[in-house]
Amino acid sequence: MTMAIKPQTYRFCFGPWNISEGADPYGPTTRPTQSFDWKLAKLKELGFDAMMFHDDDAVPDVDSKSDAQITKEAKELRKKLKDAGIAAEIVAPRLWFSPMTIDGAYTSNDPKARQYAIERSLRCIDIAKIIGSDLIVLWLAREGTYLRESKNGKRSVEYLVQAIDKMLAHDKKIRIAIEPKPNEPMDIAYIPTIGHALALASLTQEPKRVGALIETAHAILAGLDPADEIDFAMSFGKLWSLHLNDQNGLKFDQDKPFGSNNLRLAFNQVRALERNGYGRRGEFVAFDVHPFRTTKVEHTVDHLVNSRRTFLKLVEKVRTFDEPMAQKYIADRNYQALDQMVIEHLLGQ
Ligand code: XLS
Ligand code: MG
Repeated sequence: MTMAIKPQTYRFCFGPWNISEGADPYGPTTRPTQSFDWKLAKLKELGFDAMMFHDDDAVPDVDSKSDAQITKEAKELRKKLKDAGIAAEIVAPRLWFSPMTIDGAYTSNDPKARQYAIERSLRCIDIAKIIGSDLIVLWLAREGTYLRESKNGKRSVEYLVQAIDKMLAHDKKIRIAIEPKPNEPMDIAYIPTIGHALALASLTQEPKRVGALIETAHAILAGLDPADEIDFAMSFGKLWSLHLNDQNGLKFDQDKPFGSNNLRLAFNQVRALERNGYGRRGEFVAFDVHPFRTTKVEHTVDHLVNSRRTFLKLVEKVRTFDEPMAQKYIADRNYQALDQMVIEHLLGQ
């Protein structure tokens, strides 16, 4: 008798940057800045289980600090997290602010910039180990071009592999999750989809320690279905982190609340997570979302509360979906009926 698999209970996460102040390229902030401690307390109060970090969220102004100071501050953060009962999910080197990475980080045409990016990434690994995470996320923000003649795609892949290999050699336990995105801030980025990310992983010294993170909006910006991207990554056992959010078409990255634009896509992302058992190996569900600029200060965290609420309601929708009926329609190739059945299920009919 096959044991019924216990339904997955999900653990949730967000980063300090997800409680943002509303600035955009055309206007200033609309809400006051909240302190890190305020954000950590809110995360716990809202029932989230982990916080994700950039290296300079964990150790502010990390570039200006000695290794000893970095260690000291990372240990202070570890204590804060431990006292709050909050895990550190990932640490991502924020390689897109420094003047050193104007023309790219790992794939810059300037060898000094490439060296800076690798050294900062190794320090990011040291920070992650101290605060209790074994997972580094590489969102390759500036690995791309505004015009393709300025770089060489094959050389850029080689540079990326060299950089990842240096990280794998720096610590024998660390795992790397590549977060693909097709554009922004670059005109075109080098690792735009999960397929590119996993192909890149296969070229490294230890492919089993290189996986991926999928973000809903990034898949949509690549013109792809995020649920398919999830299924693809999980076919390789390489979906190690997840940024759920939403996106209204091909424009700037909107980081909208989960389900805010594409409820059907959100339903199918949850179906993909459920059928693949995402979370059973300790993976978290993170919401990489921002409040609308119009959001009032008293609603500063509602986009996170709502994203988690939508996710849990969609888990219920997935688990109450009449799969046997769906299979009958599929066997009969009656996809019109199947389509309507999904719509009415989501409408609560
Ligand atoms: C930006 C990325 C970023 C990473 C973390 O588009 O999604 O938020 O997830 O730096
Ligand atoms: Mg993200």
